[in-house]
Amino acid sequence: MDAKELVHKAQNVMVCSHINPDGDTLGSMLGMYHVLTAAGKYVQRACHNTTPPQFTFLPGHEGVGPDLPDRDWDLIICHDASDIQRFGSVYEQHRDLFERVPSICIDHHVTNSGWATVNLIDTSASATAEMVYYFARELGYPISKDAGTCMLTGIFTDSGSFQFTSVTARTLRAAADLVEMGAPLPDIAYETWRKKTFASARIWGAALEGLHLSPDGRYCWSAVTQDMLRQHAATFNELEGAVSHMSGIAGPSIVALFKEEGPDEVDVSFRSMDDTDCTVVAVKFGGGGHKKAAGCTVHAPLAEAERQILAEVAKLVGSREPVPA
Ligand SMILES: [Mn+2]
Repeated sequence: MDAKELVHKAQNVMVCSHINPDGDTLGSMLGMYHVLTAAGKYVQRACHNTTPPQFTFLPGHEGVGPDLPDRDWDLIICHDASDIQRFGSVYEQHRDLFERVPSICIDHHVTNSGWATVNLIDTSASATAEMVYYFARELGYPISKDAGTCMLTGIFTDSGSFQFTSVTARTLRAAADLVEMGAPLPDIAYETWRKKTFASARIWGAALEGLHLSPDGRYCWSAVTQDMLRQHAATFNELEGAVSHMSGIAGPSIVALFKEEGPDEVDVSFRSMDDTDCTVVAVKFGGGGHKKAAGCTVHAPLAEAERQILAEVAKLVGSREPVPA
């Protein structure tokens, strides 16, 4: 059975977004939620987390969470996740469901493992939400203003507000259609891009101030520690977007942003400023992503994580000079 048939036939659908949800996974999942609900289906919005504060403007966000009612599910649709582990507790607590119930994975990551029953993977899509829009049209279901708002949020955030090289005419056509359906682009741009808390502006400042450039100028990096978060009363959520901002630095090929999640856990985000493929380093540490934007988690103290990652980054960009301490 193909994806279309699976959806048409299903009555009780679980839609999923990945752990620590971003605008694309949430916008995709909620867009699908609105479309399928309007088509008369019972739809559950499953996510390891509840909706982060910056996305509570999304219609339908209030039902997002890890608790699943006991129901005779006949379809699971997963959004923007290259691996099943990305669903965190939703998968861990319901492994039996994921084994028993047919699943559709809609994703645009090159690192997607093809784990679902039916995999809709398009690595040329700027966002999973772009794929969700075209899939909803293929299904023949109406797309409401609320559905469109969610999908456009996914496209807007994952395309770097239409600035990334992943943006195609197809992306802009989807966005134009969604605006025509009533999706409020200026509101989405304000909510997801311009709006900041005071703490957010401060922690961005700290991250920018902490930037280092390698001696040969080929890569740069910054690290944000738990101490810095405390000092500015900020969370890592409020650092969202900072690494993309750093990718505007002219000269280096790659930027790495280290986030000290705990004493032995460091999240690393990479952005490349040229043709350098960030996933080369991310995948070595069990992570993934896209050529120009990738990430991984290193289970080591911050200084050790920096040493290991920067050694690989230096290798990747052909840096001959030693990694500074
Ligand atoms: Mn995405």
